Amino acid sequence: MQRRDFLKTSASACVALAAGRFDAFATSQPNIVIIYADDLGYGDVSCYGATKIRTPNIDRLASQGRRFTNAHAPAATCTPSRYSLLTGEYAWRKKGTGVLPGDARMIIEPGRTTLASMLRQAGYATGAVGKWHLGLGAGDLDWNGEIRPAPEDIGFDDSFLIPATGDRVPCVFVESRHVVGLNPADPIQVSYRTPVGDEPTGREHPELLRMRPSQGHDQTIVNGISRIGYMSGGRAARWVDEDIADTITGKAVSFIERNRSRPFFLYFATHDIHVPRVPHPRFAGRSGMGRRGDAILELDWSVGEIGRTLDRLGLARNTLLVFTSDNGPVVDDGYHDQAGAKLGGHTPSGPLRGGKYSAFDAGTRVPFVVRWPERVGRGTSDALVSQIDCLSSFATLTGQRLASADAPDSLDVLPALLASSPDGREHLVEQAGTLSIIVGSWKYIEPSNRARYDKETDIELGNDPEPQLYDLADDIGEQNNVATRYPDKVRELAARLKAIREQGRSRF
Ligand code: NG6
Ligand code: CA
Repeated sequence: MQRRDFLKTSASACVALAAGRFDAFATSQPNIVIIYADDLGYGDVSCYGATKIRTPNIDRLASQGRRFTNAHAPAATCTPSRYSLLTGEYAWRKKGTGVLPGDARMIIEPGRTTLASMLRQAGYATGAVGKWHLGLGAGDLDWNGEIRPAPEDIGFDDSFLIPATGDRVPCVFVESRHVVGLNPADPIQVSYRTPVGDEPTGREHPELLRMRPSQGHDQTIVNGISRIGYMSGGRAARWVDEDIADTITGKAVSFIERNRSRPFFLYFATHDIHVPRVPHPRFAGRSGMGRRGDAILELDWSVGEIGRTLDRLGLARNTLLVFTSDNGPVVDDGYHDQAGAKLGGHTPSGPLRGGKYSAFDAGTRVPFVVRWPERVGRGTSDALVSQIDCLSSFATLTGQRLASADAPDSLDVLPALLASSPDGREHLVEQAGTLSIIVGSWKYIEPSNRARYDKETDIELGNDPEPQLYDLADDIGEQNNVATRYPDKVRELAARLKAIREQGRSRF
């Protein structure tokens, strides 16, 4: 250890001592891998109770580590969850952090402390692989040149990205500031306002489609699937949907191999199981549950590849691996892929109410497994934790001090993550169309005049013009609104939410 690192480490150990919780892991530098699945529900994997589908690789992590039953994504959609995971700030505090189009500018400001920059500071090699959906460039991006800002400007040494989502153009990968495989003679143009180029759209040429949209998704056709947004050019650079999982999993594996001899942080954000669901032929038809189930099998394979790589390189014992999802499940998210017809009794939300987009708990309560054989015992935990807490918790773990302006909503829940402390957070704000707050086992959903139900996705959105209060300890499915029975509780939780909003931070 260098002298500077030693001093830093000792200082943080003293802080921990002063806080009365000195523990051996306050100064560790395990490798850290976050596998961030997309739209995977609380009930979608067998270690969380699914019986119609088997996810042996995810289950293996759970059996070797700790499985959390009350862990949350910060929001019920992708962009705000990812923003919060990386910055430690509730996304609802900042305008422009909703689901982004594929040509959005990057919404995390270069220079601010992120999970990646903090770990880089701690001496880690840092890599982002997979779905990004946090914007790239500074607005009006020219996809044919060098892309700035990019993940490299917020703490990642390397990146290999799906710029937005699989259903949004441009349908190309970006690696370390450049579109991969771009032929300069066939430049890319992207627009979310007006058609560009002369390629067919799904709206005008549905006969060219191999999977039809059920809602939206009717603009430029790429690989027989129409997307959100218009693109032209970049033909040689376009991804093949069937190969996305293989490509990004391969990139994640090679990041681990390249960095095997130093501490590394890998943020591996899978495309599975987001739409369009186009798994590789080796998974097609394998689940008996249609494309959505096949995509779950493909996801499980990707997780297995990461696990096997860590085993092969002898790194598994000293790698803290988190497996989780960016938001809850949706069955029909805009394409006719027979996901609903083929569910066959499978319940993506498990015992929870709602789904992706919903203020009910299925929107944000997600699978969350922490495996670190060297330090984390096996078992189940019902501590309340959020992905937003990774930044503070891993800062403590690696001996990094956060400035007070950093990560304003990220709490140190390390004792719950690593030791079997039942105490996670005392309170948590959940973001859907409206905000909710959980305090202990109580959950309060703010009154909202938004729609209660979305018929396109068949999801109960959890909105109600009246306040809602649920006792999750008794009523995990949020069936009994007890707001009129406990008016004091409603007032108390509403006041807590108001204070968290007005204070501009919840980490003190
Ligand atoms: C919605 C899309 C949906 C999905 C979602 C974002 C339509 C009709 N629906 O607007 O398909 O892309 O945005 O998903 O366009 S997320 O997981 O990235 O948040
Ligand atoms: Ca998502």
